[in-house]
Amino acid sequence: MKKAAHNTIVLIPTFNESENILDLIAAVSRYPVDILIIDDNSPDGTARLVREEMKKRKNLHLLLRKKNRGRGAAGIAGFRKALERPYTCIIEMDADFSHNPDDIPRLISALDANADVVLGSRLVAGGKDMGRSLQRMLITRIANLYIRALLGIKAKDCNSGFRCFRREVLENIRLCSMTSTGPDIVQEVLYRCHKKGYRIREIPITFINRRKGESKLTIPMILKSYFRMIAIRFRQ
Ligand SMILES: Nc1nc2c(ncn2[C@@H]2O[C@H](COP(=O)(O)OP(=O)(O)OP(=O)(O)O)[C@@H](O)[C@H]2O)c(=O)[nH]1
Ligand SMILES: [Mg+2]
Repeated sequence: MKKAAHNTIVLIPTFNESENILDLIAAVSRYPVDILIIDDNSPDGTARLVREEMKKRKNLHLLLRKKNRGRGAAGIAGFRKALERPYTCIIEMDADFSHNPDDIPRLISALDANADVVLGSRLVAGGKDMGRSLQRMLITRIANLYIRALLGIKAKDCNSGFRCFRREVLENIRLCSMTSTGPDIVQEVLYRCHKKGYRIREIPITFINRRKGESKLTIPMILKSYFRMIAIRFRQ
């Protein structure tokens, strides 16, 4: 990875996001941040597009993973790569525009104000969940109740993948011992932050269902990842 140009880095895991990635890079680059795309060798050529774009943008980096595809492993690899440079603020977001790049400054301000971890939340006052099926929204809400009860996390939107961390948090939650390889990484990381007593705050966001590209999440995958919460709770 090239030298850090900014204090903040935005990590974006990708798998087959060629329809979104260049627009997202442009939208995120309106803010003074570096960007690291963690691509699992997407067959649709996402990494190729990123590599071309890197010739034009000094703030853009690529981590290409060729083995063991998975949202969880990609997320952890991204955190570890980010920690190799002196970033003080590390943000993660999805590539499908469900997370609005224009919320990035609010996440950073909330972190600076009084938090160690800031979640972009659909489930606090002012937050919204747009364009998803009733079935998916219901699963998200029920899952949140279950996760909060099981893991003892106070945050309302434990499933949010749009979040911002102080560097020290990621240095102290033993990234190398995370057990989730799939989407359950989101809750495993949050649980470790909670156990360490970090200040977790939520700010309202409007989550918009993806318009381009395909979701990688199937209902069985979602249910399996919620089942994994039990292992996260009792095997840490
Ligand atoms: N590197 C990598 N990224 C992944 C993988 N699976 C999903 N992603 C990325 O993780 C982010 C979230 O994936 P989505 O498929 O949008 O899943 P989701 O947002 O949890 O679910 P939806 O609401 O259905 O879109 C997107 O940026 C994906 O491209 C993977 O196996 N490897
Ligand atoms: Mg999505």
